Amino acid sequence: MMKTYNSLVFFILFSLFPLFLYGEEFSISNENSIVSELRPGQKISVGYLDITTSEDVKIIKIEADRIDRIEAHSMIMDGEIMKMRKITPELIKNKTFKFMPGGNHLMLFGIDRELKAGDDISLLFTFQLKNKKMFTKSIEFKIK
Ligand SMILES: [Cu+2]
Repeated sequence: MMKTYNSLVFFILFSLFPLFLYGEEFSISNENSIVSELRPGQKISVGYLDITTSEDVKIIKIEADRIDRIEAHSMIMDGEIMKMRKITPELIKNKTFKFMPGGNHLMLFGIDRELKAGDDISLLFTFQLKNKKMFTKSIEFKIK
């Protein structure tokens, strides 16, 4: 009986500890969150934001309703030509990571909904912490 009790306590301590560590203390803040409005016939748009996290994390997934695929891209110059490449953004704790025109950006593909200037859209971000734990947060973007 005592042994069962001990292992139960052990289990509770170790299963709650990560929640305490990352549920309470891990925080995400964002500014300047914008998605470009969709013009008639378009299926692709672009998004920007400044994002800061309280831990080192990777952004491993971004999703939204009725959008096929959302990717993070970098923009690099190849001679005179600008090239985009898919990236897995790695955020350093307390250091703002910027997605902005001419640099890193979000691309939204296969959009099957209206994106009208003035409306909002929420994108669901999945972060992976250093200990491999996942954390998801919905971030609101202004459509411009
Ligand atoms: Cu792109």
